[in-house]
Amino acid sequence: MTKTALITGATSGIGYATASEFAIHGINLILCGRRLERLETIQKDLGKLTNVHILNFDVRDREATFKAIESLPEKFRNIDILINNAGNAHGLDPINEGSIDDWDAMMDINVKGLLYVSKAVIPGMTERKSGHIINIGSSAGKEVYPKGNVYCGSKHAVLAITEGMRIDLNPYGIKVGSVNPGLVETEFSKVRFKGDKIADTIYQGYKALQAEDVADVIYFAISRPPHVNIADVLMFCTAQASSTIVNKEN
Ligand code: NDP
Ligand code: 8X3
Repeated sequence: MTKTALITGATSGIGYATASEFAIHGINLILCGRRLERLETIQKDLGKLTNVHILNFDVRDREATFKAIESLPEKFRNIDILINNAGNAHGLDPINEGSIDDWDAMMDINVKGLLYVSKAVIPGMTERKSGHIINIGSSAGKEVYPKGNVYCGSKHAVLAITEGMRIDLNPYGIKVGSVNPGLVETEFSKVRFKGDKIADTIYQGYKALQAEDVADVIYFAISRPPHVNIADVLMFCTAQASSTIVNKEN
C-alpha cells in the first residue's frame, strides 16, 4: 500500500532532498515549511511524481502546528512516516557572548518544534499501531565543539528525545530512529551566520556531504523490512573525522 510521509523543513536542504527521494519512490507527501512560495513550487514539481499536500506553518507556533496537522484532508490523514527535520543553528558564539534570541530560536525550533509536530502526529500512529519516526539530529548531538554550546545542546536533546520515543512507542510497534550528519552543504550556514559571507567559506576546500547523501540514508532507513529499525546513524563526509577535524586543502 502507498505510504504517506510528513516532512518538516521541506523547503530546502535535507528536507527537500528527502521529499524528492520519497517522491521518486511514489510515497505520498505532506511537505511543511514557512516559505509558502517554495512549498508551492515544490508541490508543482514533485506533484508530477506523487500526491503532494503542503502545510505552511512555523513549528515554534504550537497552535498553528496542531491546526495545520488537523487540517489534513482525508487522503493524507494516516501518516506512516514522520521526518522531523526542521531546524537550524543560529549564531556561533562563546556562551558568554551568545544572543538569547539565538538560544530561543534553537531550543524553540530544534527541540520544542520537533515535540509539537510529534505530539500532533503520534496519536494516529499509536491508534493504528504502526508508524516510523526519524528525527534529524546531528554530529553536534554526539559531541560538543567550541562555540557550539546551545546548538549542540539542542541536538543532544533531539537524541535523548529520540531514545525516549523509541522506548515509549515500542509497545505500539512504531519504529523510531535518528540520522545524525556532520557538515552538509545546504542553507544551514547562511542561516547560522545570518547572511555574513563567512557562510560561503564553510564548505570550501573539501567535499562536504550533500543533502542528497543524507536523503539516501533516510530512504534506506524507511525502506527496511518491518522487523528492522535503523536506530541511529552518524554520517560524515570523508574529509571529516569529528566535529572539529576536517581535512581541508591547504
Ligand atoms: P536548511 O537551512 O537548508 O533547511 C532548514 C529547513 O528547516 C528549511 O526547510 C526551513 O524552512 C525549516 N525551518 C527552519 N526554521 C523553521 C521554523 N521555525 N518552522 C518551520 N520550519 C522551519 O538546513 P539543513 O537542510 O541543513 O537542515 C535540516 C536539518 O538538518 C536541521 O535540523 C539541521 O539542524 C540538521 N543538520 C544539518 C547539518 C548541516 O551541516 N547542514 C548537519 C547536521 C544536521 P522554512 O525556512 O521555509 O521554514
Ligand atoms: C550541523 C553540523 O558541525 O555545523 O549540525 O554543527 S555542525
